[in-house]
Amino acid sequence: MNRAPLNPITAAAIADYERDGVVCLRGMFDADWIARMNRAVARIMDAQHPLARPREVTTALGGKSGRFHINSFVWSWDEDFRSWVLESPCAEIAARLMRADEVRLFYDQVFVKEPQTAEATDWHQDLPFWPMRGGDIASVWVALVPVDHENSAVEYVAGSHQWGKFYAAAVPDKDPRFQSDLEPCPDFGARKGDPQYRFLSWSMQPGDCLVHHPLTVHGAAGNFSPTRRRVGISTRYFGRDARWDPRPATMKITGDPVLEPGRRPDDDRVFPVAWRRADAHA
Ligand SMILES: O=C(O)CCC(=O)C(=O)O
Repeated sequence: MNRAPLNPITAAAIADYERDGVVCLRGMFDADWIARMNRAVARIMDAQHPLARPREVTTALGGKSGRFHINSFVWSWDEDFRSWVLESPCAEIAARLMRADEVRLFYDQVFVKEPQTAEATDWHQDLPFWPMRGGDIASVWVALVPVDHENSAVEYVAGSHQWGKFYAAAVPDKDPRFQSDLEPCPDFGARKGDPQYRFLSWSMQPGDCLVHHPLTVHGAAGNFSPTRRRVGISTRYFGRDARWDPRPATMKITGDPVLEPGRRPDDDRVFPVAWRRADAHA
């Protein structure tokens, strides 16, 4: 399993990330990682571990069809996920795109849409969900299976990380804990023809990844494939300017760190250093 990215993170990729708030990098993870993590995802989806945090949208739970499974902080209880977040190329990819000398793990999140799952991933920004502030919090969304328009490729509004917007969090199961007075994120899917927006999405192969900024607006349609599931793991890392900001209506952090608001989170137990440039000082 490769420790470093299989391909270089080019200056052009960094420029794309900074301009668009998202970039797609091809062929960064070897087949062993992909096979290992597909097995791990299959195992954890129905696991009964006390630290498991499944968020399910299924027909039994009010969904329209299929199954949309989300699970977060899996690394805190599963060895394969622990290796993934700390030993795979994810952290280095995030660091190089953020031009950071060091990144800490924020958390991992699994997104599975089974075939014929009509549930969309609502358009949203990530930062409003999180007890954090700052632009240096990159999410590395790795495709574990082929992904395209039919089976729910993630879509982005290019440049939206620079709009100065902070939209209300929106979760697929409409969890009332995230309710706030913030402006709701519009349904950008309905604005596809509007020339003022540039939409980005990619057909992906296993081992390709998307990396996005915490304020980039993104969403995904349902999985309309009759046969192909859609599986991605999104792992978030933070660099220099991330600050602890425990606002109301934000996500609970597994491990319950005790941190001072306004400071860079430095609890090694909850947010371990995941990558440091070889010549950088601790
Ligand atoms: O995979 C999805 O449907 C959503 C992904 C996402 O919102 C994220 O990685 O931040």
